[in-house]
Amino acid sequence: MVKLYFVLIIIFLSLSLLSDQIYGIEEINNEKNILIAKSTSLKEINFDGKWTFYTEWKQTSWNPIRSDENVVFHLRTAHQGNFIYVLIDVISDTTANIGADKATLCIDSKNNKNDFFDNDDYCFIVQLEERNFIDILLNQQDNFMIQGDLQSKSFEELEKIKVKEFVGIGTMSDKEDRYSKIPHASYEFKIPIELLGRSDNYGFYVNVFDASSDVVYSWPEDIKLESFNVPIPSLWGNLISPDKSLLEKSENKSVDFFVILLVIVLGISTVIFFIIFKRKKSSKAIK
Ligand SMILES: [Ca+2]
Ligand SMILES: [Ca+2]
Repeated sequence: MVKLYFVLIIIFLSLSLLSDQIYGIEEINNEKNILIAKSTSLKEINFDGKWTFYTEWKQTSWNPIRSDENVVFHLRTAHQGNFIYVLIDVISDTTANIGADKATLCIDSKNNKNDFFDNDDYCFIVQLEERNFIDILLNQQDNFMIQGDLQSKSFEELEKIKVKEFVGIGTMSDKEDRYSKIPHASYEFKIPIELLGRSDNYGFYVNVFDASSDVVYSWPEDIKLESFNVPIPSLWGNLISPDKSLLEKSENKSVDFFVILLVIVLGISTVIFFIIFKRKKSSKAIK
């Protein structure tokens, strides 16, 4: 009887695992999904708006985004600690329209795919810059964020917000670029996860605008826009963490906390040890 139960439990467990996997594969093959990787080398990224050195964005997921069979931009995504990192490398935009070329990255944090832009939807907009010494020194960035609200306002009516923890810089990428050495627009994003809330799947939408040709390319690819705007979240794709590592809180902080705790405990014990040692020594001296 015990054996029978054991066998039944094993069959049940393997069936549940199997059904999960089948579900996962079906979901992952869907062209409306971007799979985000967990990385360990993102702290080395130099936020200057372009490929700074050849291996800079190496440890990230890669999605080439096409229009009429040609790659128009490369999308690189990863997460580490408390941030999502994204590079939008627009090899098709070789004209530098400073302050006019831009990249927009939108996240539906609850992935509820509403027909209007609600307060769990965020768009991060980065404009092309020509950064000089002072911009770098003062860390000035030409970016802003837009958050939806519950009043179903149009995208243009919403307030442009500056978020301190959000880093977004766009410049012309050139000789160190992995995909094209011809100077072209590229945009680097660092988005605080705390702002969105942790999830293993977000609604996700990206577009790039080239001001000189007045063209918008987007992901998902089939969304056509009449003007420079953002489509409703129900048309967006998904940003998925396949191993669910995006749900895990940063480990570094807890390690740091334990290291600090250990140092404090060791420090206090050393002081106590010396006090006792000194007292014993002085009482011996009196004797
Ligand atoms: Ca860079
Ligand atoms: Ca341009």
